[in-house]
Amino acid sequence: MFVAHLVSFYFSKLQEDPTKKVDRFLHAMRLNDDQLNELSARFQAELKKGLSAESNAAAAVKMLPTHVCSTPDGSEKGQFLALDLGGSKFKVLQVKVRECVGIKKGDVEMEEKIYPVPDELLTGRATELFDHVSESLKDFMHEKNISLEKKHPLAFTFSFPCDQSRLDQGTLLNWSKNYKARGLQGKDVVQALREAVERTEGLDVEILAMVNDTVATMMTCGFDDSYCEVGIIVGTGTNACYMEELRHIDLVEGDEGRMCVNTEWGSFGDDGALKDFLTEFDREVDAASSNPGKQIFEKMVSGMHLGELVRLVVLKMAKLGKLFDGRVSDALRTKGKITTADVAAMDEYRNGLKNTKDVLDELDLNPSDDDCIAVQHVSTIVSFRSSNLVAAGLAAILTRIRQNRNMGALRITVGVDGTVYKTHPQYPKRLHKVVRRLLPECQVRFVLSESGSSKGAALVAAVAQRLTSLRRQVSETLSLFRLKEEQLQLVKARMRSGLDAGLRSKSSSTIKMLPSFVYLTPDGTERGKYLALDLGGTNFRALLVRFKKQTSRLYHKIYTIPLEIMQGTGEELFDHLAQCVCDFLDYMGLKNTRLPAGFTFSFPCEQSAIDTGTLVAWTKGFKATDSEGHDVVSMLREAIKRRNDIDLDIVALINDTVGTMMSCAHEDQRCEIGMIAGTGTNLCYMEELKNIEKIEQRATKTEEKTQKGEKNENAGAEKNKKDGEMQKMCINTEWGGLGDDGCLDDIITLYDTEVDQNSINQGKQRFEKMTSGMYLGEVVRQVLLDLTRRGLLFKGHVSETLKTPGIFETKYLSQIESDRLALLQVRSILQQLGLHGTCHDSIIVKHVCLVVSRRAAQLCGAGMAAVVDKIRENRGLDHLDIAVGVDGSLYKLHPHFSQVLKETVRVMAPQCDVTFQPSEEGSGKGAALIAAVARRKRDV
Ligand code: 0WK
Ligand code: 0WK
Ligand code: BGC
Ligand code: BGC
Repeated sequence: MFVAHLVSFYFSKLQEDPTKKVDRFLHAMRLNDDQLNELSARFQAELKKGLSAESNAAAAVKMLPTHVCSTPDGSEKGQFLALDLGGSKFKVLQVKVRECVGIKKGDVEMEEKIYPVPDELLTGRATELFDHVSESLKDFMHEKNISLEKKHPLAFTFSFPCDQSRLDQGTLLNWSKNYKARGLQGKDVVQALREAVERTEGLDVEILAMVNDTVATMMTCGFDDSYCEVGIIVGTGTNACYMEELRHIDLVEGDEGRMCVNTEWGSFGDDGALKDFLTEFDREVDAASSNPGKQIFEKMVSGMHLGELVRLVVLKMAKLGKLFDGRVSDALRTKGKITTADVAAMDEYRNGLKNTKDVLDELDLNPSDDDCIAVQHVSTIVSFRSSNLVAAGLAAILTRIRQNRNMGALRITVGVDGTVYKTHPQYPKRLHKVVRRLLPECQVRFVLSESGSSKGAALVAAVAQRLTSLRRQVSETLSLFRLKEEQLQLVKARMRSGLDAGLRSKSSSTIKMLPSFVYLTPDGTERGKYLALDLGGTNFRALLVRFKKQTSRLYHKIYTIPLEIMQGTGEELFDHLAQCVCDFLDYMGLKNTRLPAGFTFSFPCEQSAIDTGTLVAWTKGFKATDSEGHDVVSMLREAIKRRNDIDLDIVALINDTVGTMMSCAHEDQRCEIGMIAGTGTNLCYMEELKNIEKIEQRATKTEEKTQKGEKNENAGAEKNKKDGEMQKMCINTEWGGLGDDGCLDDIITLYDTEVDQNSINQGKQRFEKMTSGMYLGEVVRQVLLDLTRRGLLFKGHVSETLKTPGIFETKYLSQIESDRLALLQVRSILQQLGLHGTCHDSIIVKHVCLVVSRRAAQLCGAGMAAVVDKIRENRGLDHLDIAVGVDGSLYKLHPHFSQVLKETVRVMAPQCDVTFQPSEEGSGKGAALIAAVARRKRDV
């Protein structure tokens, strides 16, 4: 009896379960959870590496931004053609999303046709491959009676690694799977398809979006399940994508919201990260592949290689006599003789063994039952490893998403496609099981993309279409501000004729060309202490200027002008100014000194002498009553008298442009133009006296008066003219009024009209309202308001903030347009303003600011070009070299204004060399200089 037991034991030992032998032989492929967790941890590190700008270039897992920023949100609709290239089947489809009658509300209707891709095209020239694609598209449209007349929107699923900067652009990084067409790597795939479509007679489509098949799969499954934020393919190739936080994607600007990242996990291990997991069979598959060293992970997982892996294992075991008694057939030695479909069949639960026999018979191996069991087990182990590896990769992605969102538990859906997952009966179950075992805290649902990825691609195209139309509508709106050179030439010409007309007589031009009675620029002989008062756009400054030999010292104090004073009575305003002057003199300990003063008054004043001027009209935010038509020097003198505690000798009234010119002329004799680009805008320049006809006319009239024995106001002027030393006089152009006669109506936009309508001086200062700091913010706000009302911004939500006049101060333009400011900061500025929008909204707001400020600078450049060319012609010069003293918060603080202004002048006045001298101490010194000259003249 004992002997009988001993014999049967050894027999059974001899009759070992064939799977055991395979388990031992393939132990390296049988991965336990520790190994899978180790793999998952390594892959998590790869994800980080690929996302970071520093390490992306060296990263094996490329983490490609897809520019798909949201999963389906139910608003997608439209009719699209779709191409699905790169999987095992090339498909052409028509996809109708929530579009047509007769389909269940909210659903998608699809028609498709599969077209073969001949092998020679896979390795031929890419142009031929894409010609085949576009010919197939044309054939499909024929067959489905889709008119070729119309330009059809098209979605393109292209299942290869592409570096995309937009949805409708993508540079092919490298081919994979069995594609190796020449001439496309490093090129824009969408452009290649566009060119093929152009080469195809009578075909016209608009390629709206190109997506990777993982992305399209995620979107397809996301259509019905809003938790779907991951897409994986286990097919010919393998890959995964997921919704990553935008702030983690260094290669894409923007920090808020999410973007889908195409991981291209197929290349995990290309940098050796998996070398301790690779078996000799993996190395053999890689060595024999068309891209050795590449797509290492894919070669361990995907359908293109599973069959080969099994063949090589079986071949090796046969050679080692572990199978088929060591018999090896030519078929078994032949690459590709065992397909992944064979592996799936062999691994089938019910018929696996029979299928295995069929496969091995097919290979002329005449297998024993044990051989079949063993080979089936090889298939199981190879397939199991594939699903385990995918599970480990997926676990890494889901862990990252959970951590990104600081969630203890994560509920998420994974959209899946690919023949291995679809046709390999055991695969889905194994994958799901391992993922749930590795991530017990995650509630993971797997959704198979029944109808392929084109539904998803069409959804992405629908979003792209909406974004494209949004961008088109926004850019159409912004194009109203983009002035062509010929338009600027027109502005220059109109400015010129305004200058000329303004010199002729008072009434004919909206450019008032106000004589300043400043004849000379300083000659450095100025001495003594002077008070300069500077009422500008944003505040009032009192300055004490002391001129010594070559040097000048300044002390100043700034006082704000409350709105109620700006728009109160003239008396209150000048009392406020007198109060400030008193405070300053007290502060300087000069309360009892009667200082000579220069008064910079930055508003249009009709002057008949240096120390008097009638306010023509308030501008900017001022509207004090009982002032227009009054002599502002008298008003100040009366205010000072009303105080009866200080006394001033106001010897000069000047415009801030004149003061600025003088300040800079003190440093640079070539300075004969003064320009302000601040709250308001204006320019003065030295004009030939002989051209200032209205002065001439006035002089003649005076002469007539004298002959009739009446008092001669212009005595001073005539005396100087007679002295022959004064050929020029500084003219305050008040160019802000250009366009008040409608001459700019062809470039004035509806937004400018809104700003003018809401201003306190409607119909006035039209040029100023398109170029100066007081208004640019309002122009921007009007544009934002309109874009929001049209649903193109802030999701169409018109907030109270946006409706609030003056809320968008021009300083915000300067901040938002600063190159150093990332979108993040733009968004926080908007948030401070109570404008809560997406990153995309921030981009649009920044664009609006850019075009509005650029137009302002260009218009000022065109105006300046008119002035310098006039001066050049005045002097009969072919070339003029001149300097401009410039001041104002817009010129000084805006990041681009001054550059665009200079560039525009350079282009539009090529015969002039114009140097811009920013005025250091503002116009105050200029006022003091003019006061010095005026007093010297008065007292000689
Ligand atoms: C079907 C999708 C297609 C994708 C393919 C992948 O529609 O976009 O490329 O699955 O699976 P494969 O056909 O390579 O097995
Ligand atoms: C500083 C000058 C002042 C002028 C002002 C304009 O000293 O005369 O009015 O610049 O700039 P804003 O303050 O309007 O930006
Ligand atoms: C490609 C991926 C693609 C995957 C599945 C890989 O070879 O690199 O872009 O998503 O196959 O088709
Ligand atoms: C005024 C000018 C002034 C300019 C810059 C305009 O509104 O009319 O006189 O020079 O602003 O401050």
